[in-house]
Amino acid sequence: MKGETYYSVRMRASQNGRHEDGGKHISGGEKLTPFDGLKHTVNALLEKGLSHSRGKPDFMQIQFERVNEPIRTIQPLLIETNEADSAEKGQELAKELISQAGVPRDMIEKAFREIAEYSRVRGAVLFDIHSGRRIDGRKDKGVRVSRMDWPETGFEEWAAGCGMPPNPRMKEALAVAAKVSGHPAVVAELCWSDDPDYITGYVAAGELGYQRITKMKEYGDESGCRIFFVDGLIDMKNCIDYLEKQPVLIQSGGEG
Ligand code: WAQ
Ligand code: MG
Repeated sequence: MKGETYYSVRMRASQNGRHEDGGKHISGGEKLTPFDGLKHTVNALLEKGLSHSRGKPDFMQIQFERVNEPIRTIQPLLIETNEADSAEKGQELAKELISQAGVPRDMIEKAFREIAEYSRVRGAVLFDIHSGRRIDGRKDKGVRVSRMDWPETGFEEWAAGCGMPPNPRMKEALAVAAKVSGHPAVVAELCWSDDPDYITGYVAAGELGYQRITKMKEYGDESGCRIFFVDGLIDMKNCIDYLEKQPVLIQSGGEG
């Protein structure tokens, strides 16, 4: 795996024009593959964007580029599933978990009050746990974590080992979460989908692991959430560079 040349593949799809012209975000995806996996990867992203519960896109961009930086391998986070029978209880549990990860309670409340506003963002919001402010400065674009993947065979073995179905959505979320929690400035991540047909979300952090919560919103709701709670005293340029550019493969038994 190491030593091989990898390619970063990215897709974004929108409706009623491009994202930057005010189009509605439909789908995005980012993967990392060797050259001989490019065709399959591009096709998988095309399929993902074309058949999406948020709607039919009228703009899509898929691009690939060679990755020149050395690839880091990161271990998957421990995974746990927490049942919640209402969105309210799911979100309360999420707050509790984020607080266990080290985010002050008043900052968590502040972030939750701003979630509706953040849901327009098509990447992630970086929320400073000291000032209670959004500090990525990326407006509606947010920060898109890219250049990470979990090779299918490794993922399937891991999933079988924890008795989880090898669900591609969960694989993507686990890859994002493992990469994101690998940066020292990130204290916790909060996520749920903007897809109207998917209501499970999660809180993730290094020590806490990947804590799935089975209900974070109602079916039919198209507002998602992705907030990285960060320690704003740590160099944010370095953090954003890592999230966007550092190539990472998830691998059980990796350096962690
Ligand atoms: N980088 C930054 N933000 C992203 C990325 C990324 N690579 N991918 C998605 N987002 C943001 C963006 O704002 C989306 O609107 C939002 O997150 C939700 O993305 O069962 O499916 O891909 O364990 O819709 C989690 C639970 C599912 C999976 C999350 O998110 C499970 C999900 P979606
Ligand atoms: Mg989505």
